[in-house]
Amino acid sequence: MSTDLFQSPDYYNIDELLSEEHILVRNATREWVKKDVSPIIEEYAQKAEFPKQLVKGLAEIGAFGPYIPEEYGGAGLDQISYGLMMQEIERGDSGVRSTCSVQSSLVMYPIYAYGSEEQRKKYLPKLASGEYLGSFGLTEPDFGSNPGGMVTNFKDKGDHYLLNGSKMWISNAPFCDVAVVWAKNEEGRIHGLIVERGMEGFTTPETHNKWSLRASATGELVFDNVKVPKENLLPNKSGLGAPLGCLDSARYGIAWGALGAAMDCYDTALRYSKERVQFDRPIAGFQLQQKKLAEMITEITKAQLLVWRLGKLKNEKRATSAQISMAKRNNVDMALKIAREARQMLGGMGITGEYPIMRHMMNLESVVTYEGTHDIHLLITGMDITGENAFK
Ligand code: TGC
Ligand code: FAD
Repeated sequence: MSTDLFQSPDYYNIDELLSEEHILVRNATREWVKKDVSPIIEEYAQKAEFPKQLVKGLAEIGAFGPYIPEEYGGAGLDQISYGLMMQEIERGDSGVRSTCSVQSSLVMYPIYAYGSEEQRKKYLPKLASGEYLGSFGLTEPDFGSNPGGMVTNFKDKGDHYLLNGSKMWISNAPFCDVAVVWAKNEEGRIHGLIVERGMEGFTTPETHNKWSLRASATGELVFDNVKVPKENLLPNKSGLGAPLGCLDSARYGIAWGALGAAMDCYDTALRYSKERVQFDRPIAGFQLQQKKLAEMITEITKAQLLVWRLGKLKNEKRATSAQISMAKRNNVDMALKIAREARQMLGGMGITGEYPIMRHMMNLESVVTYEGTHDIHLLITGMDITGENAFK
């Protein structure tokens, strides 16, 4: 891959809305991505392998649990710093950001928010330091958009629970040390359980042949009469609202992350269009190419303002699930459209690994599907504004 020359677009001087700490966190993450992610990511995406050597650096920059309190090993940052970190990491690659989203919002957050003090002390520092990597098991082969129908279940056996079932499409599954797994008890109530690698009957086969998120490992979580100690049940929240509450936090991070991918595609296309000469002039001088670039920077600017405002609301604990859902849908859709247009602007070069655009485009096809599909998020907004449930 050629040198990372990324320059962040800031058409509306949005940096002026950020604090000194936000800018410090953002710039430190950006520098780390340029130094450690950009030089290797194309190779790892091509060979469909998660670059495990990044784990230490991700932990050091605070990307595992950015908003988890420092007493549990987190970085203790606010929601805008968390968002800016996700933006910069996904500017590098959506798969690397995925690992951070899962670790922070889908594993550390439920242990922090729904776990006992013993569980927090036992798992959070190890997850923050990268000693443990986690995964989050909600989706099943027959229950994706409708997780409430899950069939994975556990039975009370006196001194332990017996867990059976399987989860599919699970990020980080093939190498996770711990998994936060959502399953029904004998009354059909959903609970979270912490399952550890090494428990008998627990396996994590890898899903191969993905054309998307190739630098992130995906797999299954299979439970065949797994004995889970009773102290591994998350005691402080149950019901479908518990896993959905984790998704709020991850979807918020994705809204920022997709913006990073869009910024990288725009920046690459802008630079290329100034350098590429056809018909004796840079293609940046042609009206059709300018239309694409003008529309891209407009959409990026709108998306920047959307997540900044959402971050303010989230800091004040006033952001609703429906507001987060809108930002996830809008920004991922925006990024995917920009990636497709930017790729065309590079002509044949756009399909090669010399430039990051095609990789971003393929990655975003997963991002638009996971954490609630684009259409599911449309229905969430529809229900919020009309009061009518169109899911069922
Ligand atoms: P519904 O009856 O609407 O709700 C059940 C209960 O949950 C509450 N609730 C929420 N709570 C917190 N946050 C949210 N976002 C919430 N949305 C709903 C709700 O108030 C209710 O509470 P209670 O107390 O009344 O019981 O549920 P439903 O069965 O009709 O489903 C609603 C629907 C479709 C919106 C929901 O299930 C959904 O969001 N489906 C999409 C599934 C999804 O997003 N899966 C993601 C899997 S994880 C993943 O993809 C990780 S990708 C890896 C990476 O990030 O890199
Ligand atoms: P389905 O639910 O079968 O949907 C198929 C189509 O039907 C979609 O277009 C959908 O929008 C549409 N549809 C469904 N219901 C309705 C409706 N009521 N009205 C209108 N249209 C509807 N899950 C985890 O639990 N943990 C993870 O770590 C994780 N990581 C993932 C990583 C990757 C790379 C991918 C691709 C997925 C991951 N997922 C994970 C799963 C992801 O959340 C699901 O794929 C997603 O929620 C959609 O579920 P599904 O694939 O079963 O699609």
